[in-house]
Amino acid sequence: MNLERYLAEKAGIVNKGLKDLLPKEDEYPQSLHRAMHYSLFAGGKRLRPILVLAACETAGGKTEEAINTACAFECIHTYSLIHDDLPAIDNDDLRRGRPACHKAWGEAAAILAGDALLTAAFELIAKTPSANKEAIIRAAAEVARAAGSTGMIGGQMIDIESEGKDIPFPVLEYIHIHKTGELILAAVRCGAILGGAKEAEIEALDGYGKAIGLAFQIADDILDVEGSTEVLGKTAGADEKKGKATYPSLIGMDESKKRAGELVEKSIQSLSSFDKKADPLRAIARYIISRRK
Ligand code: GRG
Repeated sequence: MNLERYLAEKAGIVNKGLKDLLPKEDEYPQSLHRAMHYSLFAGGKRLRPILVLAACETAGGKTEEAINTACAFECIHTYSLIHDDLPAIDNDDLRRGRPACHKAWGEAAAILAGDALLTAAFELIAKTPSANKEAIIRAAAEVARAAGSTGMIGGQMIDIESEGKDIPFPVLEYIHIHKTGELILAAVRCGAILGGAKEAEIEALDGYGKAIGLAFQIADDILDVEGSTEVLGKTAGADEKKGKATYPSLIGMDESKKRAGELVEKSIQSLSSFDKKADPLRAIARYIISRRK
């Protein structure tokens, strides 16, 4: 399969969904909606929503049943980036190749744009055009848990508290799995649930999602060292500057690359019971550690 074409096609579907489903940029209050649009349409890879659509397809489901939730994941992801860049959190001025939301629109608008995107996510899921109401409720609960205090926010809290400290490896792993991995895992699980997957299929996809979720953050750590600000669209070398523990800083660059590669292999093995419908998921797993941004 041609992954580049697949990613471009799905990103197009997601972008159209976001435009159709969310309030327009010029809708009142414009100061809020333009800040939301500014960050949403700043050129993100759309990885999480694409995973929702790909997992749904793998389970034999239709895009129409998963697109609202796919867009919800992008809303939550974008909110997390906006809030992460705020002075009180990571204090970063550059995101997705342009000034961070608070730099462009001010701190108050950035906080509120993040809040509104998080809230919009659950409205989108609730409005999923599908007869399978049980799947919609289950997806909403999965998203809430993954984004909440025992998921992404929990990981972010420990990340902040660990800055400038020598943390043991299990704490680093907790941060990576929660801050980044949980949302990626939930994207895969929700796609499968909305696509009507059987429990055994959801379990297999769970193994895939866990492995790529951690691999994604290890790759992010590696890119922070080896990538450039220009290509990444965010400040390269920021982890070291902020005294953040990372895979390369704790176990070395070679070992980090080895572990990321092993996780990708493990994720692909988890898909062994699926036919070629899972080829996009297999290709996305490889892309996660070969990407340059
Ligand atoms: C809610 C404040 C708050 C934080 C939650 C997700 C997160 C924790 C913070 C965002 C910053 C960060 C470094 C997160 C790790 C996940 C990650 C590598 C995000 C970047 O994701 P990409 O590469 O970005 O998919 P694009 O721009 O392509 O969507």
